[in-house]
Amino acid sequence: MKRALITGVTGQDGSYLAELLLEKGYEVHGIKRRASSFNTQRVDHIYQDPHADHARFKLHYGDLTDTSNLTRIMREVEPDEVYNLGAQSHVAVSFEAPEYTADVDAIGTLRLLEAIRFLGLENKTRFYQASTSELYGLVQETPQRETTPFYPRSPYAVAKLYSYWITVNYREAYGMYACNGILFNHESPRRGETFVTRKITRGLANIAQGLEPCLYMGNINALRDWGHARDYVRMQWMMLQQQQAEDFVIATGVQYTVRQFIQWAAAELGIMLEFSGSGFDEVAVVAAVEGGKAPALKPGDVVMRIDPRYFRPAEVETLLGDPTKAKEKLGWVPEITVQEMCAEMIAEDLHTARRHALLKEHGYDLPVSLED
Ligand code: NDP
Ligand code: GDR
Repeated sequence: MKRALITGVTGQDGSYLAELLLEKGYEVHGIKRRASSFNTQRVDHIYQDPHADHARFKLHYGDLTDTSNLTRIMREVEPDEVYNLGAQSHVAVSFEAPEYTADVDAIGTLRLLEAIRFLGLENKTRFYQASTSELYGLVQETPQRETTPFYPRSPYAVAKLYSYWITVNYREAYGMYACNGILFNHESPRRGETFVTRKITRGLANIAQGLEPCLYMGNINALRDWGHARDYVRMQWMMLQQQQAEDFVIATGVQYTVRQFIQWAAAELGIMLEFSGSGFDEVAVVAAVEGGKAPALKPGDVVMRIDPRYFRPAEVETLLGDPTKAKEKLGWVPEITVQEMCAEMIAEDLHTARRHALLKEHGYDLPVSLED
């Protein structure tokens, strides 16, 4: 039985990857952080009682900032495959906490690679690094491919640049099977609530049910190449099953604006929107409401405004990936379109919003977290 170790197992990708590896018969070990409240919601459905004889899903307390902890876990597990998905993954937050972001997202990767080497596992353990399209930042070529020069634009991206190169370096210096997946944005109903797609689907579903007044957004002209996390974790696994370690771009090859995503999400709720103004003062007004999914809204309601608080000190305006190498060498093609993904996200967020609205109607008002 193969053993995998996943950092960031409680995150969006970690949860989908753990599911995939369990389906494939792996024993899956995940690192979770200690928190003051439960933080395993995304993996609770695959939890296995550790007292059971054949439990194949095991969680370890740990942190990417803690060398001895990571080395001890690595020694206990002796994994065949390590997936380093753990990170302070929010670009805007990295401007607020640059040093912590560097410690986790850059040096955390080095700590894992060194643990493998220190324990003499470099011929056994394969290593996947969660690299990112943010490396391209101020883009030098369109579409972006494996050979496109990097130009990172945030403390997050600069930290990830270190991780990209230290992974390449350990491959070249020590012959380790270590590779980078350069993944473009990927989303799902399990996406963190403060990333733009989820903020939109959750926010609009809440507004439609009368739980939230208005969506406040930053740069809605930004262009992104969005895929579905379920498709992308499949590729993470494929990358560790090759003869030789190589780096791959994972993307759909199509880009849209944030504004377009807002339009799709609204349409899924039966809301037609009209945008007016631009830049700092753009608003989205309800033009029509169809069906019964948005009982709290009527034509003329303003559902989106711009709040400059969400502009970033340095923005990545446009990203578009070229996944040709992944298609040709690994036969990988994304199966879920961005529109299908948006519909799935709205369906889940509307379901939750309806439950909250129903409770509210009957006097059981549960606070809906609006902090972002
Ligand atoms: P999430 O933010 O959903 O998950 C991040 C995970 O890292 C969580 O499990 C989090 O734990 C954990 N984590 C955070 N800080 C630490 C730490 N100090 N020590 C240990 N674990 C920590 O990210 P995604 O699942 O979306 O992304 C997975 C990886 O892929 C990340 O490295 C991200 O930077 C990268 N990436 C993501 C892309 C995307 O579009 N989703 C695109 C390209 C790259 P907790 O649950 O406790 O917060
Ligand atoms: P990104 O994702 O920065 O690309 O990083 P995010 O969804 O946060 O932003 C995408 C674009 O939308 C614009 N935007 C807003 N973003 C947020 N979060 N909130 C807003 O209100 C808002 N309004 C407009 C942003 O300015 C940006 O241009 C994600 C993360 O998952 C990284 O970890 C990963 O490496 C990259 O994707 C690829």
